[in-house]
Amino acid sequence: MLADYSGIHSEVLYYVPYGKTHEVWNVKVTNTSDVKRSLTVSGYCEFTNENNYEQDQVNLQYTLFITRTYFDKNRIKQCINENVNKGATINGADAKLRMFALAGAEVSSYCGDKEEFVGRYHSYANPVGVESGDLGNKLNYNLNSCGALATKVELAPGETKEFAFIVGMKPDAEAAALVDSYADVTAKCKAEYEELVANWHKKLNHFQVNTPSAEFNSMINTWNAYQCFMTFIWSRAASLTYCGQRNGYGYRDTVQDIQGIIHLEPEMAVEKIRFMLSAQVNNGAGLPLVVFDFVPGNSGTPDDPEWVKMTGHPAYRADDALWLFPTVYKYIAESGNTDFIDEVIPYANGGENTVYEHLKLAIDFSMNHLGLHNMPAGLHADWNDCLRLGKKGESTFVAFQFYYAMNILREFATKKNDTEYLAYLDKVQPELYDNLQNLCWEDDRFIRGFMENGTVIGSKKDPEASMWLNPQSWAVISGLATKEQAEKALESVHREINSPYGVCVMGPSYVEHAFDGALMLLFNPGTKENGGIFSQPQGWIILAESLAGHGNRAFEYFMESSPAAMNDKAEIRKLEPYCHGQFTEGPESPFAGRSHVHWLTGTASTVMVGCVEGICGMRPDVNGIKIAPSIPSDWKEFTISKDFRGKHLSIKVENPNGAESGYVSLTVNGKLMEGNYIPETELADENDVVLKMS
Ligand code: IFM
Repeated sequence: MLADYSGIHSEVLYYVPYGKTHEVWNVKVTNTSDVKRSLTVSGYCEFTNENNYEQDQVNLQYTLFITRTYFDKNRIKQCINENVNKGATINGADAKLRMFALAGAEVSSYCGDKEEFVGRYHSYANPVGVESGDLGNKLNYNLNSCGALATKVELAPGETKEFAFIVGMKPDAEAAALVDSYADVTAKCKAEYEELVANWHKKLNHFQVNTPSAEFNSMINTWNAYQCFMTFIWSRAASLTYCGQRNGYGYRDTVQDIQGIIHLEPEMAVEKIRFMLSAQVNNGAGLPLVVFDFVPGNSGTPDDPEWVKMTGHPAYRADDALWLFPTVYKYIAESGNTDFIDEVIPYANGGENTVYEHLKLAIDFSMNHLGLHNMPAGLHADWNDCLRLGKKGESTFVAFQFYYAMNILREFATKKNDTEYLAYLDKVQPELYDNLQNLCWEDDRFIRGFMENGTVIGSKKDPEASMWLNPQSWAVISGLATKEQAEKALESVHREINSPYGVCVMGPSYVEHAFDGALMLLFNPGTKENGGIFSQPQGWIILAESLAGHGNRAFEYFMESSPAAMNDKAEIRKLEPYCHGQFTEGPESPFAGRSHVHWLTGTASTVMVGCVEGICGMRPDVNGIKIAPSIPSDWKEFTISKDFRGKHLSIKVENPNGAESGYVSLTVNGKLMEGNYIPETELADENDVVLKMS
C-alpha cells in the first residue's frame, strides 16, 4: 500500500512469512519535503474477543467479559480467558494470548481498549489518539480490546525510516522472541518477503503460458493458479460469506478443488486425494462433510442419527464420490505414478482397500441407487445443491459423470488385466449409454433429468428451465455425445443461455413452474442456481467446446467470465478483477453482470482445467501427453513452459493459417512424433516441443 500526503511518502507491505502463523506489516516512511519532519506513526488492530467469531457477534453477554490487555515493552498482549490453566481448566478451554507488537522502533504510546482508542464523539476517521499523537496508554478490562501502538519518527529531508507491526497468537515467551527476531527489520522483512515470493514463483513456474491474450496469461500464470491454491487449502470454510462456520471439507467441492493444482503440484494434490479417499464410506459414497479433525476408521455417516445431528447433513449426495474418478485420473496422468491405484487406503467408517477398489465401490454406490429408468438417482442433491430429485428421480448430469467414471475405470481395469470387471463394465455401460441416448436426448439438447414421478426436467417444451448448461457440457466431456449431438447441444447453449457475462446455469429461471425439488425457486430470477451465471460450470463449457475443437467459442466463454477481462467493467462486476466469484447475475436480473461470493469457489479449478486441458490442450494420460490446443484462430503462435514428471517441456505452438484446433505435425527435440502424442519414453530432461497446427 502506498500513500503520498503532505510531503510524506509511506509504504506498507502486508505479508504472512512463508510457513508461519503471524502477520507482518512492514512500514517505510519517507520525508519527501525539504524540511525536517516530526511524525507520530500509529498502528491499530481490532481484536475479536473470542476466537469463535460467531460467538463474538451474538453472545456479547459472554464475550465482552473474557478479555483484558497488558502492555509489555513493545507489545500489546490480549489475554482471553486468562484464568484458565492457572489453576483449573473449564470446558476444555485454553487461555489464549494474542499480540500486536512493534519491531524496529520505540513505542511512544499505546492503547488496548477500543473505545479509548477511538474516543468519544470520534470515529475510525479521526481516532482521538491518532489526532493528538498520544494514544493515552489505556488498557481494557472487559468490553472490547484492541492493539494500538504509536512511535515517534524524526525524518531529515529525503530520509526513510522502517519498522514493522506484528500480529499473531503465541505463548508469551515465543511472542517476545519473535518480536526480537525482527530487530534488524530491513534485512529480516526483505529476506522473508523474498522467500515468500520465491516459493510462490516455484509453485507457479511449473506451468506458464505466453499467449497473445494478456488476460489469459495473467489468469493462468498467476491469479487463477493462486485462487486454486486458496480453494485447495481452505475449501469453503475460511470466509464469512461462504460457510464461515463450517468445520470441515465438503466432499465434492474438495475433490474438485484438487484438480486445479494437479498440473502445478501433483504431490501436494495426492496428499489430499488420500485424505478424501479415506473419507469415502464403505458403501461407496462420499461423506457429505469431512470435518477438519476427521480420523478415518470409525467416523459416523449419514446413516447415523448422531452424525447427522452433528454435521447437519441428513443424506448422501448422488455425485460426491464420482468426482474421485477425474481427480484420481488427472493425478496419475500428470505424475505417472500408476502405483497409486494399488495403494491401500482406509474407509471412513471401517475397513480399507486399494484405490482401485475404492473406485469400484463408488460405482457400486451408484448402481445400488438407481432411479426409475435405471440411471443414477438424484438423491439429496447432485452438483446442483438446489436439485432434490430423491430416490427415484434421476439426474442426467450424474449419469454423464457415471458414464465418464466407467471410462476411467475401464482404463485402470485394462491396465490391471481385470477381465472380470471389464466384462461387468461391458454389460452395464452400454445399458447406461442406451438409456441416456434413448430417454434423455431431445432434438437439440439433453434434458436435466426426471422427477420421482417420471416427469422430464429440462424439456425443450417446458415454459421455464427448458435449457440446462451442465448436461450439455458433460455429455461432451464424458465422451457420450455423438459428434452431431455435441455440435447441436453446444450451439443450443450459445443460442439460448449465453450472455455477455457468461453462460446461465439454466434458463429461463423458475418463477411459476418449478417442481417440488427445485429449491432454486427461492432465489430471484437470474440469481445463483436459478438462472444465474454460475461460475463453476463456465470451466466445463470451456472444456467441452475445446474438446469439440471449437477454439473460438472456448475462448469467447473464457473472456466473458474471466475476472481479468473485467478491468474496465469494475462498476458492473463489483468483484476484484483477478478473482473468480461463485456466480454472476444473469440477464434476467436488473444487475446483470454483478458478481458475488469471491475467492472460495470451485470455479478456480474448473476454469483452470478448462484452460489448461482444453484451450492449451495439455492432455496427459498414463503413458505420456497429448498436445491438443483449441485456441482462438487469431492466435498465430504461443508458448508454454511445463514441468512434467521431473522433466521440462518448452512447447511452441505455431498456427500461421489460423486454425482453431487440430495439428499438422508434432516434433520433440527435432524428432517427428506419431500424431500429436508424446510417449513419456521420448522425453529428455529438457525438451523442445513444436506443434504445428496449420
Ligand atoms: O456444487 C455446489 C457446491 O458444492 C456448493 N456451492 C454451490 C454449488 C452448486 O450448487
